[in-house]
Amino acid sequence: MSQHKPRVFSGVQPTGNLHLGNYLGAIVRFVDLQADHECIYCVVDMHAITVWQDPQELQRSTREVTAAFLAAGIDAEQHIVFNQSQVSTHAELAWVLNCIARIGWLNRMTQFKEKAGKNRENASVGLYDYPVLMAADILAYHAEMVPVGEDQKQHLELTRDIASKFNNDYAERIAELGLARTEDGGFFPLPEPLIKGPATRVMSLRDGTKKMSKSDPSDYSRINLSDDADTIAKKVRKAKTDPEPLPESVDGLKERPEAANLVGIYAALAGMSPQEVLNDFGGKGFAEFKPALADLVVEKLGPINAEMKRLLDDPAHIDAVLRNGAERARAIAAPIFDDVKRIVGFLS
Ligand code: AQP
Repeated sequence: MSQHKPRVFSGVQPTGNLHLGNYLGAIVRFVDLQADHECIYCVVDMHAITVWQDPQELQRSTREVTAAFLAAGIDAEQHIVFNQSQVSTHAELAWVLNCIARIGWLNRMTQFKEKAGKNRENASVGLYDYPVLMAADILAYHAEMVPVGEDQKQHLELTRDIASKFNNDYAERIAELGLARTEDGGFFPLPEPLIKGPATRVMSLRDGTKKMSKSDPSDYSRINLSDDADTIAKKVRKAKTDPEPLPESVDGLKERPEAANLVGIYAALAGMSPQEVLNDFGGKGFAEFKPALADLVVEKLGPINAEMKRLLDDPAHIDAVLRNGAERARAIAAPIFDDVKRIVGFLS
């Protein structure tokens, strides 16, 4: 008898500058989960346009994220890889969930506050509603697990709140129609965040207290998956550090965010613990550590970078992968949304 494989959903925005944080915090974990999960990985282009995107650049970035998935080892035949806008259920379910989510809940979302900044009145409605679309992405597939970086934890909690409220509001109706899918009679399972792994929060190379991010105006703040070996070496060389040598134990990294970040990156890429890295480099200065780190980054990202380039030379193939994934994603999401429509009371 085949064993139940938990369903995993996650997404990456095609907003350019895919970086080491996205790679270690998300893509590497996506690859690892394939062995014993049913995985659905989405290039979330509808999320991307919550802030202005040049249309041609959006197309390029959508293919680039797809190429990164494939180059890193995601198997688009065994699992599903597609871009969000090709499956209309995401938008349709988001509307229903908009009517479940409360304004007070969205007002607490820190990512909106950070991204809208001081000019809140001028932010798009989509940016404000982003977490509801994210809930729809996950719930449309009855996904049970969602691998994300630390920054997405609050959005995941909101998804669980929305799912719970839907299950409660429609509890009688769900029972009446015989559509309970969870042990306690709910329709939507409450998805579990998977915020584990060696690098759930990779920090900026210019400021160890800020996360590495695509939208940081300084390219020196991040290592992009598209950077060549020379650029990587230069960025690591210029990374902000302090004058002290590396400590002998992880306790010594506590007040040293930049040092902790570089040791964390080394550990994640080498498959070691930070303490093991310090066993090798404790007492040594950055003049010795940085070249070793740069070599390791180049060794790990080089083959992915080369494979991405090869894949991007054949955009028709990438588009075909996405179309095929979208068809299979639709086949899962459409019947779930048909049930949602019956539960809510939409005639069809
Ligand atoms: N610095 C990071 N460390 C670890 N994980 C990270 N992720 C993002 N930055 C880091 C994780 O990558 C996945 C995809 O992220 P996304 O592109 O969908 O959204 P994001 O978090 O908005 O990415 P950025 O780079 O931070 O973009 P901007 O600059 O636009 O805010 C997610 O699982 C995320 O947790």
